[in-house]
Amino acid sequence: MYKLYGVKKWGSLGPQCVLEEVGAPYEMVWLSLEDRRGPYRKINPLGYVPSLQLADGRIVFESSAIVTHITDAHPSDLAPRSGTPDHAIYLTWLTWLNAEIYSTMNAAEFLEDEGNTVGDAASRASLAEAVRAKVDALFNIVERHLGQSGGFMLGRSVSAVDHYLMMVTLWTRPNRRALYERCPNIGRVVAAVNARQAVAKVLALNDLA
Ligand SMILES: N[C@@H](CCC(=O)N[C@@H](CS)C(=O)NCC(=O)O)C(=O)O
Repeated sequence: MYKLYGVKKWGSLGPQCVLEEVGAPYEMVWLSLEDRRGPYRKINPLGYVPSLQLADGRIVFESSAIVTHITDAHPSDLAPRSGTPDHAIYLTWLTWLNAEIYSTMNAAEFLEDEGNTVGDAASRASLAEAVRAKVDALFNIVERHLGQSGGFMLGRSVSAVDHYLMMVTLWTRPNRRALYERCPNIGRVVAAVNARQAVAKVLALNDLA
């Protein structure tokens, strides 16, 4: 039995979708702000979500590592078999979405955080604008890729990379619908992912239905 630590609509959403998709038994632990500032630091060094506790008690963190572990441990149509060239491409895109898009969005959030007192407000705002422009450029790369790939991140059918893509689009500014209009290929992937029964359940659990 896994234990997934998360916050609604945050980085636990993608891993939760994948757990539901593969039918792996898990307990969802929703964390409060106090939890994340306190005891949870022993589980995740930065107090970030998500973290996944394995059956032996050890903790996996980093959302892309969690998704990869779940799909490797519970083989399904959502990911190629570990060790194959197709799996290398799977890892490439999953890692890229995490390292490039998720992290760049986090940098923008950091600059826009009301509690941030580094430098002056005007410099923070113009830096945040530049970082948001980079996020847009990264989504443009995904949009072009989807135009050539067959419709989904790994080709003609849905994979866990598409679930992960759906998750990171949730945090776009000014809102995710503006992204789907600007990038219709991404909008189509998100619609297809969201129509899946397992995902619809997770969206409802995250107050997104
Ligand atoms: N690289 C990490 C990033 C995780 C992350 O940034 N999580 C955010 C939520 S989406 C978080 O917990 N932030 C802490 C906070 O804002 O207090 C991963 O992929 O798991």
